[in-house]
Amino acid sequence: MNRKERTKWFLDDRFGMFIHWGLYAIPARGEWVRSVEKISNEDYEKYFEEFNPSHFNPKEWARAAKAAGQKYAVLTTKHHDGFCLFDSKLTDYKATNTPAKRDLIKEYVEAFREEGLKVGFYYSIIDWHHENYPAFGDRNHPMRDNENFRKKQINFDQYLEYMHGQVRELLTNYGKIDIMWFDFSYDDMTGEKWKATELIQMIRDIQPDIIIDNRLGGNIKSSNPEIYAGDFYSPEQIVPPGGILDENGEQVPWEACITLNDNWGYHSKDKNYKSPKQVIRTLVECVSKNGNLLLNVGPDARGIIPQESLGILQEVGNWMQRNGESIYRCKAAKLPKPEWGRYTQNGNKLYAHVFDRGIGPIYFAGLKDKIKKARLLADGSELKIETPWMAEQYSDIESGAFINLEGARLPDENDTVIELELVED
Ligand code: H79
Repeated sequence: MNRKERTKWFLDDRFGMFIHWGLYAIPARGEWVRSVEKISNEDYEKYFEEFNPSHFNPKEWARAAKAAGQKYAVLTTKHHDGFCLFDSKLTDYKATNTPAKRDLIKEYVEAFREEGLKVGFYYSIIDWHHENYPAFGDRNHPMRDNENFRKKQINFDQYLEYMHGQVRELLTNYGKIDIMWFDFSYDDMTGEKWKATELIQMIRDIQPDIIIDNRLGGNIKSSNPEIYAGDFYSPEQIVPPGGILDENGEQVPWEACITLNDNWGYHSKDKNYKSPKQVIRTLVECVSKNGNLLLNVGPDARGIIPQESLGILQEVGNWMQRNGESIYRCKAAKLPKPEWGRYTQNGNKLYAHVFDRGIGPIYFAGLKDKIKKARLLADGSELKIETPWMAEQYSDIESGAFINLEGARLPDENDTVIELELVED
């Protein structure tokens, strides 16, 4: 399979759930707590000893994802802190040795599969727990400026063996896995520093259809990308203004990963949540630029997704239930961004996402005589194409079309979708 074939389902599905969960849920100050507060292995150990997620029920996570309209999920099997949610034979630093006493990845995979969702693994190639990962002088390591680590010798090849071995375990022991999400390369820690070619060959050997992000390094936008450059681009906390094109001007699959508040891992004080409307419009914006949205939740130490996050997911789900056809299997339209919102398109169905009601009829540049039928997507009710009174005096009626939306307010303030069935050309 080539990249185009591998990523077909991914581009059709458009919307996934990112889950950041690990020991850092206990201090509850975000997943970077070890680095930000320069916490030693010894001081972080107490979280390992007390990790006991009594309310861990991945079936509930999967139901929440499905109800939100998400089609796949990606869970942190190991974050930068090095703690493994899976039963790795290569370390003792894993969930099975905490009071949780079980392989949490296994339960995740089973639960999400059962709901019909595709399953992905996030795996941090950075590791602040492994003794052979660079510590002193590293950009991010909790011990980066600790003098006791200045002279410490490491054997990075041994770390690579560990890292490759864990990837092998993850892709061997849990059946078919749909996404491998590595995080991340920096400075000279990139590409072959990770023995990336070898790693990719091993991965493709075990899971030929899996899709892989672009964070092992390389240049996915090159016309001749490295074998490890990945299947999709992974912009973080940003929707790329113009989508992502390669050097030949061809679309590169991409997925924006975005938090609901300001942290990936659970943070008890961070209540800076986006609104459901922002999330819906961000999803639409991604699709309008040929991208996906991977929306994050950070379950707490007991395994519960924050109430605020669940509330947002639910409202997004309500909208998706009525308007999902304007997202799944859709892509950018060959029309400029309209004044009132965004377009997405699937074949001869053009979806007008009206964000801004304005006043009077909605104007569709260039679509005169191109629209066979217009409907409100949410209920299927027809909308008439009409040239407004005296419109010829002050607007373009030669090539533009107009639809009058009744009422002063949008039927759906989150995003009112008008389905335009185009005449075949
Ligand atoms: O797993 C999530 C993040 O933890 C990880 N990638 C996503 C998917 C990530 N690693 N690095 N970064 C994101 C960017 C680094 C941000 C930082 Fe900071 C700025 C690290 C230190 C300063 C943000 C603010 C995190 C801690 C303080």
